[in-house]
Amino acid sequence: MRYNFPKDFLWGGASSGPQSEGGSCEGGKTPSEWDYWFSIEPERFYDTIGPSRTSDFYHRYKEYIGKMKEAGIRSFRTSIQWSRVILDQEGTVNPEGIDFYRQMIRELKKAGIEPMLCLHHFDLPYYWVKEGGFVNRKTVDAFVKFASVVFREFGEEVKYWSTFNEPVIIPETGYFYGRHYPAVCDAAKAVAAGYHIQLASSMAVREFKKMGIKGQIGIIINLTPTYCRNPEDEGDRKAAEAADLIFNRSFLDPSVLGQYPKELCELIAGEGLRAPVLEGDLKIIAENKVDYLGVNYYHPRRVQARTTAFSGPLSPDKYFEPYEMPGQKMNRSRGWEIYEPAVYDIAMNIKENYGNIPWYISENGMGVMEEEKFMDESGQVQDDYRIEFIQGHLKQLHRAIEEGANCFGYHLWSPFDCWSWTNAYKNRYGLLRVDIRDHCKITMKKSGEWFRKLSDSNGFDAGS
Ligand code: BGP
Repeated sequence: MRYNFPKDFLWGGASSGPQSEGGSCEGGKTPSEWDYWFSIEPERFYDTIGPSRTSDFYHRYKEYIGKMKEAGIRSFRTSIQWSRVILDQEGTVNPEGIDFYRQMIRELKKAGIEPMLCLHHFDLPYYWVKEGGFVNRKTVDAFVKFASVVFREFGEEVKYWSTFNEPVIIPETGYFYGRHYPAVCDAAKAVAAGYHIQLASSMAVREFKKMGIKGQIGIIINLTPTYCRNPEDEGDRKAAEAADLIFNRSFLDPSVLGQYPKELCELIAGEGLRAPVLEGDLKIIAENKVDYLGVNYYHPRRVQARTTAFSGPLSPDKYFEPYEMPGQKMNRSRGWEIYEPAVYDIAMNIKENYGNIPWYISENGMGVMEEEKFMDESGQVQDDYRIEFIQGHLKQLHRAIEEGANCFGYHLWSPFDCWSWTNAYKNRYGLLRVDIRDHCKITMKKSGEWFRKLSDSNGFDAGS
């Protein structure tokens, strides 16, 4: 069967500044939270590989862009590192940082690749981290100033913008589960940081409109559809609703609908917590909805009602327990379930409950360990599992589009192998292999050849 996609569908890929550029002490860049965290706790990073070099995109962007083009990448989202562009709390602009991104944008356009820029991908400059990061409202105003500098510099050249990548990850991993800096478990700080990030996003949207920038501005949200163990069981259903409110609707509703879900406000108040809302804030959120949505989807969340009493400092775990569905298909390398129908469910949720806002899959991909084991004699990684993974998700997307989903693109994470935070280079995601032990040599995987055909012909043939 042939799966064709709409005209002008964006076939592309995503990476981020901190995960690809390296050069973290070069070109005047100041340290980000990742540079700082690695400097004090390098052992938390797989193979003790930190953010200083990553895939060396900073020096070799021309080569990467050429290879991405060969792999069929026609649009590319990356992020502008705040710490490369703004040097201090006073807002001093770094001309070398601006120049790097300008050259990158031009090179992408020359190659026929549409640049899409995100303003924040988990990478706060250290000079704001030490002030408490997004827990401190000062960071909100600083973010908007940073955004306005970038809009002014590149607003004429870039059509697609996004404020934050996966905003919920910042409170989730930094203030509940210890996977990102500052790695504490503090619910009051999580609520404050989460709220300030939403406000910063809405204020950046307002700034974008005020400046009359011609493109569109969105937000990238990791939607993790929640499925409960037994939909007939009220406790399980409630567990799923709570997880959905905390992890999905906390940013989806205010960004797209301009308001927080009432049930989420009640849940937070029920814990004796309060978001630091100042007069006028909710009006800003209400009036500055995004133009489009980017959806990162990797895996579903399966939950059940708690079977044991909750103890320890307050965290979302109070409301549910993870549920392991018997027979679930797994990507064992990353430890994530593979569940393609969630793409269809996400699409229908956006269609039915979020006004069918234009959206695209801004990340989807499969991280695999030790890919060198899959090399043929010529040294090419035979990643048929990745091709199968992409096809499986695209089939569900195709079905959703046929039923009216307003989806305008699919971006793979990632066009080339890049650095996965504390997992460093443990799992590889790219269509292009990057040999970090051999001067970041770049080679095309089998999936790169397949992706090229996909984007050239705007679809693929496969069994149903
Ligand atoms: C998303 C992030 C990316 C990327 C990806 C893969 O959540 O937006 O930055 O890292 O996940 O996950 P990981 O790198 O943890 O394997």
